[in-house]
Amino acid sequence: MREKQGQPSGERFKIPEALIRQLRSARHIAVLTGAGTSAESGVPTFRDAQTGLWAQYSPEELATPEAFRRNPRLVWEWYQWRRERVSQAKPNPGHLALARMESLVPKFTLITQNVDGLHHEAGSKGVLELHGNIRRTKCFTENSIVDSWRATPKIPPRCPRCGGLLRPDVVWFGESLPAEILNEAEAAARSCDVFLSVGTSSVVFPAAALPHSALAVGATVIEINPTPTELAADAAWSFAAASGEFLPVLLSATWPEC
Ligand code: BV8
Repeated sequence: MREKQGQPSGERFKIPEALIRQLRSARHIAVLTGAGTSAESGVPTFRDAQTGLWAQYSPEELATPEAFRRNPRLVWEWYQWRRERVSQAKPNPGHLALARMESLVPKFTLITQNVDGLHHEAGSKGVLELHGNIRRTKCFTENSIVDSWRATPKIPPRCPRCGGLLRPDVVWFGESLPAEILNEAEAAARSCDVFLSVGTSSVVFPAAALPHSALAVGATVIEINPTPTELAADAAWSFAAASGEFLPVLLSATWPEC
């Protein structure tokens, strides 16, 4: 019988005893996070309405190699605007709770679709960044990381090695995810006892397939999202809650001794 946790109860959130038992006895917990986990850090989610100059564009139409080829300056400047917002963001209690959980479980795999680096900043180790990291830059021609480049009036800046255009080291729509990282994420989904899907609309593949890989091997899948997604129907529990509020409560209810 799938127990569904609807709106949080009076004492903020009531964590089911059965869930606490599952988490405490889990050998391996895997977590997939999406943009929603950074919302409380002030980083707009991927499907939040864009603001200002960017309101006229949808992320899907900017986050592609075609968009970059068509208008490299526009795409570079969009990422500069996002980098600026990310640089001012701090990990929120949800990031910190996941970093703490890692040390309380025999095996813990944190898989993120986010490119903001906030899990790393919160202290999580070995984060699997499926979609890259906006803080890193690479050469569009060589597809290799560039740590520094000469400032010139040219936008985007040019690769110091080959003169090619520089771009953010993120995975655009239509680009393949880093194979090693994706394989490690898939292996974690297939070997975990509990899979938490946190703050993702579950619409971007192949990341969105991961919770279903966990379900396929009988893992307990839990969704944490103020707006339940199609995954909620298959999840053992679906908590309509903000991750920055819910995860600290889940952590202290499950491991009160810590
Ligand atoms: C690929 C980096 C091979 C760039 C991003 C099937 C298999 C394989 C591919 C596909 C497929 N079907 C379609 C495709 C193509 C495509 C795709 O999935 N398209 C979608 C739109 C249908 N996938 C790809 O192109 C991938 N490449 O597979 O290569 C290939 C190539 C071509 C054709 C076939 C195969 C590459 C995908 C990666 C794209 N890059 N980011 C950048 O950031 O600029 S994706 C982008 O979306 C972000 O990484 C983001 O994290 C991710 C997913 O979105 P979410 O994280 O879920 O964010 P979103 O805003 O949608 O939702 C936020 C959620 O949070 C909401 O539900 C909200 O309710 C909730 N929330 C809000 N506040 C809170 C909260 N939750 C908790 N707490 C809160 N406080």
